[in-house]
Amino acid sequence: MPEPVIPAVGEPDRTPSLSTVGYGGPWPALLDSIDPDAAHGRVVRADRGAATVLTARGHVRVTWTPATAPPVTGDWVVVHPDPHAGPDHGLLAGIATRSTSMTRPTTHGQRSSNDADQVLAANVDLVGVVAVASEDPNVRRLERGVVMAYESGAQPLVLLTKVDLVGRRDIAIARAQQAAVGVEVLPVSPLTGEGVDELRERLAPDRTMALLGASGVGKSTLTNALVGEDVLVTQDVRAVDGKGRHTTTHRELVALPGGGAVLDTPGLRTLGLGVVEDGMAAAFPEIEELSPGCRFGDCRHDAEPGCAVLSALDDGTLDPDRFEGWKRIRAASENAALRADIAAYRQATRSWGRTYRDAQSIKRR
Ligand SMILES: Nc1nc2c(ncn2[C@@H]2O[C@H](COP(=O)(O)OP(=O)(O)OP(=O)(O)O)[C@@H](O)[C@H]2O)c(=O)[nH]1
Ligand SMILES: [Mg+2]
Ligand SMILES: [Zn+2]
Repeated sequence: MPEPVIPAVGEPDRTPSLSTVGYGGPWPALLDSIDPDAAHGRVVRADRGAATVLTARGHVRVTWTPATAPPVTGDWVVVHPDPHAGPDHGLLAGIATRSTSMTRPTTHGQRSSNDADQVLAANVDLVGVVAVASEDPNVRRLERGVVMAYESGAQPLVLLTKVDLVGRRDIAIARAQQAAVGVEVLPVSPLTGEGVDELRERLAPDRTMALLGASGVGKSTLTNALVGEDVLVTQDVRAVDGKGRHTTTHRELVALPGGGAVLDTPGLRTLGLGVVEDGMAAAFPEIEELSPGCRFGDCRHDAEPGCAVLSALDDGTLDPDRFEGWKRIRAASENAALRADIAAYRQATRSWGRTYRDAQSIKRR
């Protein structure tokens, strides 16, 4: 099991306070209601079988029984001392209900809210959808990032990195803004320092931001810039191309000296979406606003008569590329729902088959 890169108990100068990472609001009472005698803490790193938890007394390495659903990075938890281990070890006593959870579909495409392994991060306020500033950005990927952020319950924010390298930054910002209607687009460059203070201001004193984006876009470099110190390993500048390289290999919650926290993540090669509902409506507000004008309440905006979305396309008030993006996400979501249905059906027939066999064996007795 990899050891946490976070300083252990006994390095008080570097141990952030719990309030920095968002302790306050409903959390103290919620955690007390789970277990009034346990210490409160937040998971800053989750590994298979153990997690590093920041408590009022410092970082504690926490384990749990196999029957317990594992915590994820960002979870608020209650912890008991581990009588068989040292003071910097603990036992998980419970996990607070998540205010937001960023999920990834399982291999079956099932909606993953019940599957703890598929939750990427919990209790995040802001999701930074990170992409390299470009005059020709991957619009479909940006759209999926924004949908995923909204679907988690968090607020999205598009972060355009390496803005020092782009030719026409005005075009890069405008293209990203087209793909993220109603979402703030912030150009950043840890190299020149651009955007870093602005981002810090959005996080202080106690907000948590998760970074979502492909490998090599500069998530860890940005996190280091926000901290003001190289606390995370970043990709070697001499690397010719970033293909197949993932510098960050685990999710880690990093506290900022001025308050707030950043959850750095390994780059996701694809931003696979599961079943999305609210996230899609929030990411495509202009299409959502048109729908009530359709003649049929269940209009799919395919070829129905009296469709307000199709007539907005006709008269040019709706951007056809936005409609294309919306249709693709709807198709992906419907596919995921179908796969989930098939998986549920298989599960049901399998257990029915068992019941049938059990009945047969009883009859034969
Ligand atoms: N010119 C320039 N280079 C940058 C900037 N931000 C990051 N880089 C470089 O981009 C490379 C990748 O940065 P990382 O921070 O490791 O990327 P990452 O998103 O964390 O990658 P993974 O951990 O693999 O997901 C590094 O060589 C950085 O120095 C920037 O604003 N400008
Ligand atoms: Mg990284
Ligand atoms: Zn319609």
